[in-house]
Amino acid sequence: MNRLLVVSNRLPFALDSTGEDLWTVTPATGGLVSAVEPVLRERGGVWIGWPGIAGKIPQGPLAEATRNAGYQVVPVALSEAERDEFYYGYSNEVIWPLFHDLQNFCNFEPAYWQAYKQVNERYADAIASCAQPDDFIWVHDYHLMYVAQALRERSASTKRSALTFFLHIPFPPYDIFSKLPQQQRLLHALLQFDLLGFQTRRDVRNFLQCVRRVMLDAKIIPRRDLQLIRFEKREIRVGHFPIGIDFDSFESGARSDTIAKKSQQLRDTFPGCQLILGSDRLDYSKGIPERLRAFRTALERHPELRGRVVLIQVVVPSRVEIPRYHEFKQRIDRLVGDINGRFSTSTWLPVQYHFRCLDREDLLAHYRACDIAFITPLKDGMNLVAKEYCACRIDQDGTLILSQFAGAAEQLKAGALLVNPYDIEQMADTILKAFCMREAERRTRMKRMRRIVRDENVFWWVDSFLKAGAKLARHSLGASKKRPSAAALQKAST
Ligand code: GDG
Repeated sequence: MNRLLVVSNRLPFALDSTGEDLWTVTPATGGLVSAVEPVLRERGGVWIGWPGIAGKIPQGPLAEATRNAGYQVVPVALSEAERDEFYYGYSNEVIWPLFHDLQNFCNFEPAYWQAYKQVNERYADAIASCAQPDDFIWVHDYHLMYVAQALRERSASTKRSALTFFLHIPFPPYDIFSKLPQQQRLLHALLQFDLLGFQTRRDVRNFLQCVRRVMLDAKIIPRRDLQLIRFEKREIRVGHFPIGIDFDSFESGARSDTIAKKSQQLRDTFPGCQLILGSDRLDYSKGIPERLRAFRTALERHPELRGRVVLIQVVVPSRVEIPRYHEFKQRIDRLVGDINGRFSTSTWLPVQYHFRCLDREDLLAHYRACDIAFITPLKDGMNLVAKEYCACRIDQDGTLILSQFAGAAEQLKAGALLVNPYDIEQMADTILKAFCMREAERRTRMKRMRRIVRDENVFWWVDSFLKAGAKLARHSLGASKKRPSAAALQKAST
């Protein structure tokens, strides 16, 4: 088994200074960490990433934080300016909104691209400094799309390793992608990987369409499983690998006595009500205001729901330093206030709103206790909350209302009630439909979804990706001599 070398923007925890020589270590939340951490913990390997603080990294607290991780951690340091222009800038003001089809939220500041390349080069240096020839190098997500190009320009030690990449967020269609000033340079950089993984068929289709339109020298050869691209005398494989969750750990967690007790306590707090759950990172792509508006419309149009449903909306603080996120939170606060102000009675508060991260036990208790999960991102790579909800419904009951634009819809459409998150009235009526659904139908649907979530879990995801990578490693080894020169790559990147 080759050593796994995972590279992502963030490490699975964040260091924070609380005074001179005082540090706190907070576990990171978010889909990438939830998925990749259990895999590295089980099979060991190396995780390269940024520990979340600008400037010098304190070695003592880092060693302390990683002592029992089960894998080696290699930190990458970023200065404040780099964090601002690479992380907040190009990654989160350009790529994130654009790839979620929200181009009006983009700030195409030209200086961001240089910072993006520079920081990607830093990650490439970190890889080059610790990679061994047979390592499986697996780069993750939209912050690091330039890493393979940077590596090919510099590193001798990775010559024999296959370079692979997985994009956790969606890949947009050509009409949206073509707004990106660096469209050609970015595609060129992505085509320096040997294997490119996307969440869904839709993303693969979009990516190939962009390659076809922008990279006129690339030849796409359609295949049944992994698509093949011939470019600059190399072969690149492209496939969809829908990310999963650690099903057994969620299911057995939800079965425990502690969670059973907590879940019952939660239900007892709202007697006679069906509980609807929304749980998201604070992000405009997650469709939280649209969901609140749909809930408000449901209470307006269907008075029979009043006093009979409660929406528990958990919003996990995220990227709060970015002004747009701060304004976005205020919008959510106002909507919650409006709904509760208009509809609450002396015994019923329609929206229970938590602006914090629940601990794992509370999260599982919420999944187990809630009758309906209401998950309506405007666009989402996958959405693990939807899968975690199914895994925790050990009674095989519960209804999932899911955005048709979440990657998870491709796998869960046979069981979920799919909605268009921009259609407030349709979502409102779907709440009523879920509220009225008979037990037999709920169970049939939930069983279908649980089967998929169990079978296509996170270990299945890793296996299928590694298998695809293992096949191609042999090809790349042969092909490596034919790779373009560093000078040619340099020319294409500027
Ligand atoms: C990106 C893509 C893709 C949520 N609330 C709490 C909490 N969470 C955890 C969930 C879940 C994770 O956060 C969120 O994962 P998502 O997949 O929903 O979303 P992103 O963070 O945007 O992840 C996404 C994912 O990468 C993986 O490829 O699915 O499309 O955007 O695991 O459990 N965790 C805790 N308390 C909470 O209140 N502890």
